[in-house]
Amino acid sequence: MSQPKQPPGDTIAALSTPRGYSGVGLIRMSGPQARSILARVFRPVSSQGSFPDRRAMYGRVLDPEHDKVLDDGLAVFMPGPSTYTGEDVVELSLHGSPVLLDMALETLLKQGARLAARGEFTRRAFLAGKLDLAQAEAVIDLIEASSAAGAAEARRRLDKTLSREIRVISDSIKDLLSEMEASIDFDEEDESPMPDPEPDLRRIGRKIENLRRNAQIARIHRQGINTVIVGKPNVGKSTLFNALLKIDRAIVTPHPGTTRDPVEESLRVGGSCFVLCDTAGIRLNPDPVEAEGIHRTRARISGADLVVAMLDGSAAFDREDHEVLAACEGKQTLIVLNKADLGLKMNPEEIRSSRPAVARVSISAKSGQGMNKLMDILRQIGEDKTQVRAGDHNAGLSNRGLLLVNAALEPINELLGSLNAGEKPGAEIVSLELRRSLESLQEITGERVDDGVLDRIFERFCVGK
Ligand SMILES: Nc1nc2c(ncn2[C@@H]2O[C@H](COP(=O)(O)OP(=O)(O)OP(=O)(O)O)[C@@H](O)[C@H]2O)c(=O)[nH]1
Ligand SMILES: [Mg+2]
Repeated sequence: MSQPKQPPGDTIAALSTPRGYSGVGLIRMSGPQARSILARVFRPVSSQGSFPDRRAMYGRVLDPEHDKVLDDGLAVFMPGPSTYTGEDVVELSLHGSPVLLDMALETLLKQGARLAARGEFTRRAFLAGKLDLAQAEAVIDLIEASSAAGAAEARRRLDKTLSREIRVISDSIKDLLSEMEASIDFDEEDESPMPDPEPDLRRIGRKIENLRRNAQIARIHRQGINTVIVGKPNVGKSTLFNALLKIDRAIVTPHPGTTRDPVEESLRVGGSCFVLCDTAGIRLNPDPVEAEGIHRTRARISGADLVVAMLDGSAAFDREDHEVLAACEGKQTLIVLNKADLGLKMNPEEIRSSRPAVARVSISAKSGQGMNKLMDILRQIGEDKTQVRAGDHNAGLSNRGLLLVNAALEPINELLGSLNAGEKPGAEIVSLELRRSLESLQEITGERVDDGVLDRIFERFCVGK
């Protein structure tokens, strides 16, 4: 773990638009030699020698070694530090011919630039303090967004709001930490007792919890609500999956154990997107193939935002149904009694899951009975899960950020748990836990980060960004 390093001193260049036939192709160059290389390869048509900053100049791109004109187009020179990377930056807009752009890029490389690695422009921006790591991740999430909601969420993260929020929390932790560390230095006979950390810990915990909530909402905006349909074999999970999607996607047969691998599709309900997953039935004493299917079902449950626990309402509640509900423990669970067309033998209200179910509904996935009510419930769940509380900043986090927020919250909750249990953790323990929390928060913004993490983050970028 180290502080970010200063930017390296060489000049990088890359094609910033996708490689292919297009109207215009953009080559970007950043570094101390950007201006001098531009002067050698670009001849403005209208100006004699001088090249104004931040103005698009029309001119010719030359191969200076052979004094050959490669293309004509626009060049912009932007002096650092007020640029994306903080360095001198050049942008060349040329005709979008892959052959021609390759030749132009080659010329820049011959003149002293180096081909940029993936995400190297943004990595330089991060190293120069132009953006923090949370913002750099927002850049890639924005480029990769597959929906309008995902793009809007990533765009919001590009603002500094989130980083400021994290800094405020980090500062509160640092203040408490210094109080705790000061009290470690007092010996036992000293008059000053250790200050009570509880009120500050609660405040800090609430703020991190709020970050986490927003990060989860943001993830749902990006990826949809992970929804897993579970139940014992043959209750009608695949029938419901197909009925919700209105397509014949999963195989349905009267034989228990039909579905083996999880099957996934997206479903829009109101303004929300559910990523629906049909799974292998959970049963007691499975054969080896079923056992692997059930293992996969359980893995899906652990990553779910919502579990639809399906029971065959036309039969009596049995041990396998009990096993299904036990597997949903700790998850928001919607209980669906299926096969209502055959007459209900179960009373929905009597079915207890370890956590109160969000709702119980009886349906017939086959005849369509009760499906409108189920859709209404899903719509409501979708709204609840994506609602931003009034006054919240509504900036989320990347998936990495979400893991780190969880890691930051854990030590605070552990301390609060001990205090609630009437224990009095000493100043050393409190300091240790506060440090753990602080380090996770600092990793989100990249105040502390190692090169391996940076490599992994920037590998997701394309060359030229
Ligand atoms: N009467 C009635 N039959 C249904 C209903 N839903 C499903 N079935 C029937 O129940 C049988 C099993 O349905 P599936 O959807 O394959 O059940 P599953 O839960 O996916 O089963 P596995 O994949 O084996 O775990 C099929 O014969 C369906 O036609 C329903 O609402 N009413
Ligand atoms: Mg099935």
